[in-house]
Amino acid sequence: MSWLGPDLADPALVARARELLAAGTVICHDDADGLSSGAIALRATGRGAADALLMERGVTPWGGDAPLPDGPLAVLDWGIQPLERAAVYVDHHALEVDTLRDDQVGITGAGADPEVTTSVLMGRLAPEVPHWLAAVGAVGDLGDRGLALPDFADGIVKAHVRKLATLVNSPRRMPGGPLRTALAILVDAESAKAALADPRIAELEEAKAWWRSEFEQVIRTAPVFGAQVAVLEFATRAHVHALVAMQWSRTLRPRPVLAANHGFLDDRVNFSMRCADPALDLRAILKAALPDEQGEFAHGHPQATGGSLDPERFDELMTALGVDARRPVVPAWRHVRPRD
Ligand SMILES: [Mn+2]
Repeated sequence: MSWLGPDLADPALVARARELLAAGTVICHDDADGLSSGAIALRATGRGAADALLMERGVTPWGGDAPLPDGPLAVLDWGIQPLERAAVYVDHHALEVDTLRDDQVGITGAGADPEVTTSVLMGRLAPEVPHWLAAVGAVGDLGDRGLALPDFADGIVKAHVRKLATLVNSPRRMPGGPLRTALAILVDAESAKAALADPRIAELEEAKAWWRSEFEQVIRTAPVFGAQVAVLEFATRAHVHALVAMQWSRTLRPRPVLAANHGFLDDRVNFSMRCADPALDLRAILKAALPDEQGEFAHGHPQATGGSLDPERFDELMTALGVDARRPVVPAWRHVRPRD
């Protein structure tokens, strides 16, 4: 009895979740949904942006070597995986654990109709915090569908929230980007309009200009077609593989698209998969291709997943997906453009 659905129907569990939120170190994911969720948690518990734990690129809260402080945790928008300590989880990705410990509460929006984000769940858990914050995460993950949720029926200036979501999503796309600044702007501002007027927004504008220029380069990559998927491979330090997969999956719909970035982390291939076909489960395609692969692989949503593999393992994935023979002989991804 430690699970709460998106309607937060059990007052005793809500109270327990609020206690854990107040006692726990806030660990939020680094996209607009994660950062706005973190800002809601910090504001609801009277803390500032400096009090949150933000993970460096390539690091997650999971696994024995995760750099976690002692004490309870509030894990927001990171998915839900086992932790050996008191915790509140708030998340909307597909559920991969059945049971939690007695000292844990999981708030999940998995499978909710209409779809919700972590920030929407956080807004419902902490309704005293201004609801434009939840809207930033909703539009960040869901686009305008997020703004159509009943949570935002009044008082949201959509243009401000859209613009802010793009800016708040920018620091994570740049190595060493200004994540803490983005979180601080969200924690401090009284409205989305005030956030956009914060002088620190210039740091986010700069991050956005940098990743946009990288995106404009790699979006021109030519796809290679396998039987089940189209694959694009490129190398950039920018975190744009999900955007590339999304844009190409619209162009090639309903065919699934896998966008692989050989430059995001040293000695890793980070990739995103997207498709416009609601009948396909991309996670199943990946798991069938590499059945014994553990770790950061095939999590997320049926039509939005991905992973991080070492290059040899990624080559095995390409072989299993039947695109190996058609990949370029001289890999373009040997040449990562430096950041500036
Ligand atoms: Mn999210």
